[in-house]
Amino acid sequence: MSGKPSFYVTTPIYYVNDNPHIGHAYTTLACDVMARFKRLDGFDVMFLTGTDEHGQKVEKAAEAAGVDPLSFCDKVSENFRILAKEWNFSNDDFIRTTEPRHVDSVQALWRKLVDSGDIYLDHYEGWYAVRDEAFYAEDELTDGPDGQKVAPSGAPVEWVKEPSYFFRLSAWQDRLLELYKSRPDFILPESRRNEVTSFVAGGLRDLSVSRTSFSWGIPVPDDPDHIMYVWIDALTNYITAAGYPDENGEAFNTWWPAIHIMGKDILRFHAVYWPAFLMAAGIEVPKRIYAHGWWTSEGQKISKSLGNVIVPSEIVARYGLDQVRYTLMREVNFGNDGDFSHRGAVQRCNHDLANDYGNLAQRSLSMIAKNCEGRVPEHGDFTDADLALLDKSYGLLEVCRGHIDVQAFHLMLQAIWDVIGDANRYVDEQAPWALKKTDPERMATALYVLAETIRHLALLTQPVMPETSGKLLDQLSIGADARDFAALSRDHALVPGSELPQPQGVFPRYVEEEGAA
Ligand code: ME8
Repeated sequence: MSGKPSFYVTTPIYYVNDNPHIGHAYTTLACDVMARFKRLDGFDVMFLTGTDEHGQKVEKAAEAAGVDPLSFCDKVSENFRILAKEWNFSNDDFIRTTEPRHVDSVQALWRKLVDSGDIYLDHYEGWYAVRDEAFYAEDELTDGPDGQKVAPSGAPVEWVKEPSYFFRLSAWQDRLLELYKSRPDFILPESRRNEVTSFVAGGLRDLSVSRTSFSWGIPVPDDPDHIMYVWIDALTNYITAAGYPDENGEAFNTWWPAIHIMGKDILRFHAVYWPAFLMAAGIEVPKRIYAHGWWTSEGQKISKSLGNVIVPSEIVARYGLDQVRYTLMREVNFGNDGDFSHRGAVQRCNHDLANDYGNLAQRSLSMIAKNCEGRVPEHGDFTDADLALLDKSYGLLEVCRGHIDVQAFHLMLQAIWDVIGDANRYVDEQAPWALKKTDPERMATALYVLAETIRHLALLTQPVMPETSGKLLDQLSIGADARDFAALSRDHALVPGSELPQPQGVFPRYVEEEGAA
């Protein structure tokens, strides 16, 4: 092993009955930012994403498409791989629940739960929603428009009676409450933690964990009439990719436990069922369950029927990849719901990126190119103003670390933009263009301070905007070996006299098309 600390982060595995949209891209982006930050900060990282391919919904979607379920999954799963490429996601693995490694892993976990007495055979009657792959209690249902009963999600339910295996969830109530209490940051944000705690405190019923009514799923060991409930199958992907069932293997010891990031829609599965399955199987629970909020589009719920689905490749083509990555991470406080609007995106592209960050870099580097022979300027003694800006830059990593460790991506970016704001004010106050004639040495010092500040900014924006930050680092002649966060200190400061290439703007302004809104 490398001797570095390890870090494991996961996205949900996405259903293959839908094409990727902005919601999927968002969750994976958040994980990508975490993964890139941790790699740059000296960790060995595993970043996992993938697709959830079993269940009745997929069986029905494949049937409707007139193909066998696996060919259907092959095709849609590929769209999520394409998304990862288009969005520059740095996932280390892509898991599909139809892979043999996963079938082995889920069956091993099932056997463990049978051996521990946490899975037993009985039969089930109840209201079942195919769309949600979940059972509902009578008092949770309402009457739908056509008189049919519907679940709280709006999905139609049908009465189902079949033999079923059960997971003894009721037995885990106290230990779950104890877990939430003893580890206050196990579920974040805090409002979600309170929600889950009151749900569990309200009492837990045993969970039906097998089906006999369809066949597209992982068979129950020694009872192949039963197919495993999709959520046991799906959640287990997180340990499969870490090498389970080889629990004593090097991979499992290195990676598990993970940080799981997902939307608030599937928090209950991750924060209640999953830790209960793991505790029952004697496996360590995850490090953190973080549930983020929901995106709407121009103020409206995103839905196929409204025709307002935001296609990831389309917004990238329109605004640029790093611009979209930045907008999504900055526009909404991570954890809250948010709205994606054209106006908001243009504002981020033109104000934050082109004006604030882009102009700072462009005007500083152009002055250096013109007035310092295209080399890192020689600096004299630093003034208080110089030191104030440099010290803030040197302190920025620690501030960012604090935010990233609680998934506060928006606060990390705010802290970086705070320094960008200071640096822009510094340029105006120092007015290096005026110093050229009156005090060229002082001009060189101010430009040095700016270049060194930009070096810090470009290193720290890499997780969110890898490509454009890389271009800025190229313009400062920073080699590949000096781009991780170990270089964020005085010891690695720019060396005066080093040659710099001709600067180029990296954040173009978004110009409204003729006739567009
Ligand atoms: O639930 N805003 O898969 P899924 C923000 N297979 N995020 C959104 C979103 C929106 N409007 N719409 C979707 C499943 N998401 C299961 C998961 S995990 C063991 C099994 C994101 O394809 C968000 O992360 O329905 C949400 O949790 C996920 O997509 C649901 O993806």
